[in-house]
Amino acid sequence: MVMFKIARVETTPIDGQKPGTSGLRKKVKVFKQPHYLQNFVQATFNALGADKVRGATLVVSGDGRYYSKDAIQIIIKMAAANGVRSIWVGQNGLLSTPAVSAVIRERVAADGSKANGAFILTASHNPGGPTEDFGIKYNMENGGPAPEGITDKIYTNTTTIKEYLIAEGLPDVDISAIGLTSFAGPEGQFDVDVFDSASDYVKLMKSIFDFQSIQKLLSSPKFTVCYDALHGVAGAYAKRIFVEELGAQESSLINCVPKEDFGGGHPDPNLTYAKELVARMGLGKTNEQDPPEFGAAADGDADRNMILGKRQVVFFFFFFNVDVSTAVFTYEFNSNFRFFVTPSDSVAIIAANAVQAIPYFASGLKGVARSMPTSAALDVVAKNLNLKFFEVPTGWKFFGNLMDAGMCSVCGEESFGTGSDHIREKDGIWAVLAWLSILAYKNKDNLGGKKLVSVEDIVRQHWATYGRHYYTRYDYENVDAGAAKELMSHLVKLQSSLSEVNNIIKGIRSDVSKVVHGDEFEYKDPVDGSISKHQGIRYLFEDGSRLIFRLSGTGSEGATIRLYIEQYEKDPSKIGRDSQDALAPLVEVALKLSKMQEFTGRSAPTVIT
Ligand code: VG1
Ligand code: CO
Repeated sequence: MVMFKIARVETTPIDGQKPGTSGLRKKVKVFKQPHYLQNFVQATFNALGADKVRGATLVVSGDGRYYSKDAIQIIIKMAAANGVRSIWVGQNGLLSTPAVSAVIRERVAADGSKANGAFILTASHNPGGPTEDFGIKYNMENGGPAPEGITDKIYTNTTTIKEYLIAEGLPDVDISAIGLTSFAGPEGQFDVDVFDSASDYVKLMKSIFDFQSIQKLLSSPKFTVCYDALHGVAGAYAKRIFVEELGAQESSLINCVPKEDFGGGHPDPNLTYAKELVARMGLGKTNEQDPPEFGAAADGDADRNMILGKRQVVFFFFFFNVDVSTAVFTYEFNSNFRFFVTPSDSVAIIAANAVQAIPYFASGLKGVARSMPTSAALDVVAKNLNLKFFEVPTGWKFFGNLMDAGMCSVCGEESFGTGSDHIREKDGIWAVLAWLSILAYKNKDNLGGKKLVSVEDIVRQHWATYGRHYYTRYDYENVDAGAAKELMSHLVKLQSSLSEVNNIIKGIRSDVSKVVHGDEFEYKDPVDGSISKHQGIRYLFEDGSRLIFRLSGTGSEGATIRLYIEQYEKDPSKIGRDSQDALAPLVEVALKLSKMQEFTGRSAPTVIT
């Protein structure tokens, strides 16, 4: 057995190591600075405390982005020196964020041991590569992201750190081969266990969903799918689940080989960045093939999802007035565009159908929750089905306590995150399986029929039952940080006089309802009583519309302003509008009220979702 020694390395604090919405994310060149990663990892060990670290089993893996392999070797050596007993690594260092959560909660090693926590190496939807982003976050024993109490402690530790511990004489471990390697340290044995990235996760999915019914749906020649992993780690699971377990064609998978730089793209599953999927869904017949019935994409670490359906054929009728006589021409236009499910609708629809369509929920939902900026579509379902409901700040870490306390089964965020209490992270593939389950359920007696119940049918039916929440988000990325702060304080100041706000709004548009409440969102965790302040500026309107402004906590450069716009429509004759059209008056109010262009110099957002 190879022996190692413990070295103490002197270091000094490095600025800016405050974890954001989901861990510490910086450019790779920042992470590669001497001691940068090491300081953060030691600060984490110190925040956890020796009693939690000594003898522990920790998972270390991530979305496979550039610098992950080096980071894994560094963390292995530091863990060994800090008295960790075993490190578990997904083969090639790959584990999706939801799979890490599943591994912490479910995996049992040959010797009966379980994991106590994890370092997840990802910057999620941010691009990867030598000039792009890297990230790291710590997850706890429940499989969820460290709560603010711990991340604050980690940050404080980074500002006072003087030394870190690292193993000397411990060679790099081959993480490409499955197997256990043991080393001898001054205080005993240290193991590195490299295991299959997918099997624990696949097993968990099979225990939640009725794979047979999904298989049946997928075997119908009428039901075709396309899954785009955007070169992220979802690719390591997609083939196993969709092809091998569920029988989808291999050609259904695109960009499903994980790449260190995500093929040079943004691994962000939205209509802007998932170009290839959108093109496939929107094309007419290609190679004698219809566009798929169902499309989905994931982000870099596979915790996000985008759900698309095939758009039904639309008939346009053009009316021409020709002098006195009126000639009517009907013109059929086959617009086979994709049908986009907003993430806010997605979580509401999953919640509304979960009990019938997903065996895991057969005995009922314990409650549902959404992040504050997510639309109120879920609220309406909760009210109708008499379910406990919670509104938490942005970031998955806030759902964990509710789930641990048995108060919440299904939850979601507008940012393409959907999940449940099967783990403590959002889960991109779970969301796809949830949608396939709903489709399988709605079509169970219909597979031989003429026409399947489509994604679009399900969404329109939902709107008809519960009303529709028109929703859009405008992102202004990489804005000057000072300007972003000024805009935010301008919006807070305005809230001191709502009558003035309403006067301004009247001057902008007369067809917009009136603001009845303005505040900065504050959350008191109902389980542990902890309070999180400054979680976004809210303007709530009389008719249920909302304008919300937040600064992103996941960017690595400058500031990103997010503007969330929502309007509720109950009138069945008005639920079929184009969402950007329906929201245009509110958008105009939001931009003028916030003086967006004045403060940021931007006449348009970087991304609209
Ligand atoms: C964004 C989203 C938030 C999500 C977070 C992490 O945060 O808005 O809803 O939880 O990303 O998602 P922010 O602070 O930039 O708005 V992931 O998939 O990037 O880990
Ligand atoms: Co992600």
